Formats: sequence, C-alpha cells, structure tokens
Amino acid sequence: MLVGMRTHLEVAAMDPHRVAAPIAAVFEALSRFLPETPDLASVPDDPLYYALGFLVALAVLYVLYRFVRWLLRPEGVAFRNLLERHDEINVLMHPNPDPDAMAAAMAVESIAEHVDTETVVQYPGRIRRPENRAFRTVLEFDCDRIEAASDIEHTDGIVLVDHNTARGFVDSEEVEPIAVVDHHPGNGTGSEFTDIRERYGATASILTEYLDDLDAAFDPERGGEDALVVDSELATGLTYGVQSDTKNLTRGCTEIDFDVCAALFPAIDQDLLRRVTTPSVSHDVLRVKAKAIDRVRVEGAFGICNVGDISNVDALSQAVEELMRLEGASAVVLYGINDGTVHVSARSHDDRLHMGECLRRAVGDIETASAGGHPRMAGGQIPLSGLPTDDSSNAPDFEWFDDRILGAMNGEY
Ligand SMILES: [Mn+2]
Repeated sequence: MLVGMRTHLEVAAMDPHRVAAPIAAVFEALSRFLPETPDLASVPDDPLYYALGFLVALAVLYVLYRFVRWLLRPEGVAFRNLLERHDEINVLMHPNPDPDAMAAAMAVESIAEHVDTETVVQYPGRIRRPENRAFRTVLEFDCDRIEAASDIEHTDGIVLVDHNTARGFVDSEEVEPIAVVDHHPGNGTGSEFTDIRERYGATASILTEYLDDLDAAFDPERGGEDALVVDSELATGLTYGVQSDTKNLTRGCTEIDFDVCAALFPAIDQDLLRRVTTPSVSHDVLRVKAKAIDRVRVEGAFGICNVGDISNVDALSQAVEELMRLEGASAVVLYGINDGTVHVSARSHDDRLHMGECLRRAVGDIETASAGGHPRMAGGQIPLSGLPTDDSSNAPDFEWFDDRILGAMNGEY
C-alpha cells in the first residue's frame, strides 16, 4: 500500500467547502443500511423472539461493519464505483495535453475497461511538443481532438483529468463533468466525484494511487485472472507523467511522487521510457536552438534573442528552455517572425519579475499586440506592422523592441 493512500472520507474532508458532503453521506448511508426499527412493545415473552432478537442484533452489527468499510473505502474504490455506474464515459484532457494529462487519461481508461465501461478520450488544442507526440505514438495512446462542446461524444459522463474546469473550446463553459481528478488549484468540481490534491506533483500520482487502492498488479508476471493489470505502456506513461510534471522529481513533488515511481518500476518498459523521453528533434527545432544560442544577448541576469524568420513557431518554446540553462541567466525572452507576426516566448525563475506582466507592459502601447502569461512562463504575438520602423532602412526596429522588453524586465514601465 502506498504511503499517501487516502480514503474517500479523508479526501472529502481536505476540502473545507465539502465538509458537508461526508456528513450528508453518513446520513444517506445510515438510511440506506439500517433496517426499520421494530415495535418493541408488541414483542411477546417467547424464547423464539429472543433468538430472533439476537439474529437481528447480529445483522445490525454486520450492516454497521459494512457501513464502516464503505465509509473508509479508499478513494480509488470510490472512483471505480463511479465509473462502474456509467455505461460510457468521456475523459477530457486540457488544451494541448501534456504527458501527465495523457497518462492520467490512460489510467482512467484502464480502470473503466476493468468494469466494462466504454471510454472515449478527447482534448482541445494540439499535441505538438515532440515529447507529447512521442508519448502518443510510442505508447499507442488513442485520443481525438475536439473544437466545440458539441464534439464531445458522451456528454453525460465527462471526467476531467489534470484540470478542473473545462476550457479551450467553443461552449466549454457548458460542460458539467461528473468527475474531476486534478492537482491544480481551482474551484472546478464534478457532480459525483471531486479529488483535487494540490500537494501532489502530478495527476498521474493520484491515478497510480487509485490503481494501488484497487489492488492492481504492477508486476506483469503477477496478478490473478480478474486482477486489474498495469501493463508496461500504462506504467511507462504514468512514470513519465510524474517525471515531466516534476522536472524529473526535482520540482514541486512530494514523497508520494517518488513512492509512486517506485511502485510502477516493476512494470516499466525501459526501452519505451527512453523512446518517450528522448524523441528525435526536427531539423527546424535544432536550427532555431542553434540560432538562439548563437545570437542571445545577455544584459545582467536577463537574456534576449531574435532568431529571425522561423517556420515552426513551437520551436521557440523549446529553444527558450534551452537558453534558460545559460549560466547566470534568470530570465530569457526569445522571439522569431512567422507570417508577418513576431512570436515571443519567455521564461523566468527570477522572483523579482512576473514574466507575463513584463511582456504585457512592454507591448501595451501596440494596439494589435497580445501578450501575457504566468510569472515564470509567458508569451505574446505582435504584428510586424505594429513595430516602429528604423529611420534609414524602413525595416521593423528590433533594437527598439529589445530595449522595450529589457526595460519592462528592469521595472521601467
Ligand atoms: Mn499535471
């Protein structure tokens, strides 16, 4: 049993908004399990009735025992019971799903399959990063893209994994999930089941605990005929889900995430894991990385770089992460031009600045620009026509742009 195993009651009690839920559950269960009270005054003085009374007492004890067991059932059992109540479910991942979301979806699918519940996995956005694409291909993970709520196949059984409010597609606000399993902050809930553990490094860790709650066989050699078996694809996917969400167990993880990887270890296929973690990189991406490394301009702790024309916009985010490894650099902004638009990708681990705010302020005066994001991760798009032009050459003035961004990073705007 994993160290962090949580019962349904504990998980419910962790959320102060839902304290009422377990209490209501207790009453509901009592009314379901307890027999009706017999009318004691009418019981005649007969040994047969005493024997009968004894039997009734035994029955009550048994019911109580079952009730306590039900109350203390592990969260994974509660989750499986929920899936079992539905003939078909629809697992929904967040936009541009990452390995954690995909691994969680895989696990839900395998639990559902074990109780004969049909599963469809869907996502909005795109699966673009090489690691994410490798995950999908190497682990033979099946999922379909949606653009609107009307594309969702089974709207009565939506399970959200790795996010708690549906987003990123038309009419996403109309989605009412039955279940939510996540580790991000937020107020999203499922109508029948909600398990949000912000302390955990990955949703894959929560799902691995569920599998453990369900006595799944993590060793391909073991497990009875009816056992839920964690096959090598699922184990490898879950491990990589935890690894990628915690930067290889170095960021935002707990002992539970380590524990989960250890539990999965016997079932991992090392070769599959290697193929997922180190996919081949396209020439485009390498070229952008090479330019970025060659051209980066470092001012104090900040780096800025224009890689010029690019054909693949996604290469920017991969290149900027490479530049963040630069010694002494605490924040880097990288940009390139594609189809008349300047695409910006920025990262920071400097607590002095909020990268999203910096970019927003830097291009705030350009009407057609959009920029923003998180403190440590941000991006933006500025039409080339929005940039001032160089007096002599009439070309966009990128020096002005660099100074503008560095100025915002230094708190000048
Ligand atoms: Mn995650």
